[in-house]
Amino acid sequence: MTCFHCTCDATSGNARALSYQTAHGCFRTPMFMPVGTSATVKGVTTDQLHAIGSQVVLSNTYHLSLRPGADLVAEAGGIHAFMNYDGPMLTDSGGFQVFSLADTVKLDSEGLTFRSIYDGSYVRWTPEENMRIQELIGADIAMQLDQCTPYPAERSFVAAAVDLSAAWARRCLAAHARPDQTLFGIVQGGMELDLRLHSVDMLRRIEEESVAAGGRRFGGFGIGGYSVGESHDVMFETLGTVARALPEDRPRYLMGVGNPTTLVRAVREGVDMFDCVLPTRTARMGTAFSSTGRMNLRNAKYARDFTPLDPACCCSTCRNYTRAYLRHLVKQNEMLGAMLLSVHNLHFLIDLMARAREAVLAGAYEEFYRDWMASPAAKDY
Ligand code: PRF
Ligand code: ZN
Repeated sequence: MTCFHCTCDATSGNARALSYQTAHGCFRTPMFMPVGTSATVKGVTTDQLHAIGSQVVLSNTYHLSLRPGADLVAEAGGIHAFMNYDGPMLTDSGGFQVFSLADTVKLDSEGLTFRSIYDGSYVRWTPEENMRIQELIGADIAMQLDQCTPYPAERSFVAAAVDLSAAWARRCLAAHARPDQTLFGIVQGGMELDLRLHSVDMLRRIEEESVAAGGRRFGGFGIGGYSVGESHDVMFETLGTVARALPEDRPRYLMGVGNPTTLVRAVREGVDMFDCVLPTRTARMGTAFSSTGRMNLRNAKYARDFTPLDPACCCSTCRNYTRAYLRHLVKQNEMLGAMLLSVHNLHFLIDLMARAREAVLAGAYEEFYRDWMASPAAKDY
């Protein structure tokens, strides 16, 4: 498929700088993706997304398929036209949301049944139906249907989820047909290294069999099942080995991770892509990332602070508004406060990854990593 093309521009240690071509343009890694769950990055317009350097926007199959419905999104001309975002987009399969939002999920060999968070109605997904829905929504990248396990979890439970996710990977890859969309497989396996490596092996085998039968390859690989309650140190015990076991020639996407220091560490382990609700969710609670660490704008010490939010940041919020004003907005629950902080927090992570890329291109990721870990911002972890 010519429209999905990955090139490696540089490496520095295990860190990589990739360029990835999609039907809606190219994105460059390392990279952070803003989360637009319901076809909106909450409080941020698509013009603003472009202005802060957002490359790929993520949306959720779970939410969109229930409200407004995948057929309605297709009728609008697909997700890009529907939300007026013409850059690359990705939809998560919903494998994570089904298991984290719904209390009644029934698994069987064919698929899963769950109740909608909106009206309690029963919804049935097979991997084939999930692919059909993601093709209707029409993002550039679809994710396979998978089962994410919580932490801690019984080893036998995690092993079963690895097998089920692999079976679904095979069926998703076989069912996926849209030529202007690519599909990422997802690694599971909890914190058990051997199960994780088994999961990687099965994805490789599934792809080989697909190609041998004249079918498709995966466009990249999600690393799921982390950041589910374990400590950072527990995650990093296995993350690097898992990331580097994946094919070198395609992106590795650590799903649902958005803590600045975790991103800087994970890139050093060979991870390329990230997404998380953290920057926009914490913005709505009045918290800002900054070059000196997290700031709670509700704090009285900002009441008469007429300096920029983060003097080291060049985003429109920091160029145009003071801490005192932002504190006032947050304290009054004014929606503009959440909007301005969302722009800043997204810019912070997007810019952090842009600087990480520059460091990789300069062959100096280790220095970048050391500088970050020595900075006051790294302590908020
Ligand atoms: N699977 C999928 N989406 C996800 C995850 C996963 O394991 C995670 C885990 N952190 C976040 N989002 N499909
Ligand atoms: Zn800013």
